Amino acid sequence: MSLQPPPLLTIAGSDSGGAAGLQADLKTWTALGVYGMSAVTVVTAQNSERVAQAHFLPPELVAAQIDTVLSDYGAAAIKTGFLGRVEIIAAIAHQLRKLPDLSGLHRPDRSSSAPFLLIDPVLVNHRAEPMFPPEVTAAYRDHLFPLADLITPNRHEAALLAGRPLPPDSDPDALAAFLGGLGARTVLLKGMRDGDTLTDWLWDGATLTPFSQAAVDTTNTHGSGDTLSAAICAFVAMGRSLPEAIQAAQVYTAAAIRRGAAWRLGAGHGPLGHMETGPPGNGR
Ligand code: PXL
Repeated sequence: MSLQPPPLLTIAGSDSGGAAGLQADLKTWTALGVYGMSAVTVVTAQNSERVAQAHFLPPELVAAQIDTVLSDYGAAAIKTGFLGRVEIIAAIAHQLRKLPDLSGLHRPDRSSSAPFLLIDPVLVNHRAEPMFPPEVTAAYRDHLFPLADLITPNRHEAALLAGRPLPPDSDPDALAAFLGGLGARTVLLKGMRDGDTLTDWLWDGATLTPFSQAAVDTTNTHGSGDTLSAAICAFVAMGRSLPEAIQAAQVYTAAAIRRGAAWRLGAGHGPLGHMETGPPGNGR
C-alpha cells in the first residue's frame, strides 16, 4: 500500500455500545490501516443486551453527509449498514447514482474513481426477527441492489429478500439459483453454520464458492457481520481481488472474535476485539 491510506465510507447506524454499526466498521478500518469515514443514518441507544431507542436522521441530512465527504475525500469503497427507512434508502441511492460508475466488479479499469459498493442488508435483529416493514426489504431490492458490487445478507436476511426459505447448502444448484434470484450481481451469503464449521457462500453470477473456517465457540459476536463486510471493503480498497478480500476478511474477523471471546464487557452478547494488539497490561 502507498503511504496514503485509501478513504472508505460507511453509511450506517451508530451503536452506542460500540459493538456493531458504524463503530464496528471504523474500528475494523483503523485496525486494517485504511481511512474510515461515516454518514450516520440512525442513532441507537443500545448495549450488549438490547436496543432501547432508535432515532432516524432526516434523509436530507444522510444525503448531505454522503455528498459532503465524497465531494472532498472521494472513496475507494462504500458500505451500507442499518438504513431501516424507505426514504433514507431512496436518498442514499440518489447520492450513489451520482457516482462515476457503479457498473460492477468486471470493470476493465478498477483504478478509476468508481468506488467498490457493498450493500449489507441489515433487516433482522440477533433473534432473527424482521426489524422493519416489508417495504424496506423491497426498497433494498429496487434502489440499492442494482448499484451494488456485492451484497452480504445472512441466511435470515436472504430468506426475507427472496420471500421464501433458503434451500439447504447440500444442494448447490438450488442455492445458486436462490442467490441468483436476490436481484444483485454478486452475493456473499454469510455465516452458514454446520457443526464446527462456518461457511460463507459467494455467488458471482456464474460460480458458487464456499469460504469455510472453524467456528469460534463464544456468544461475543455482536457486530461480527458488520466487521466481516467492513473488512472485505478494506481489502478490496487495498487492491485485492474479491475472493482474496473475502478470505482475508474471514481471517481478520475470526481473529477479532477469538480476541474478544473470553471478555465480559457486558451482560449480553459481547463485542469483538478489533485491535491487532491486546489491551494494556495484557502481557504485551
Ligand atoms: O449488526 C447489525 C447492526 C448494524 N448497525 C446497527 C445495529 C446493528 C444491530 O444491532 O444496531 C446500528
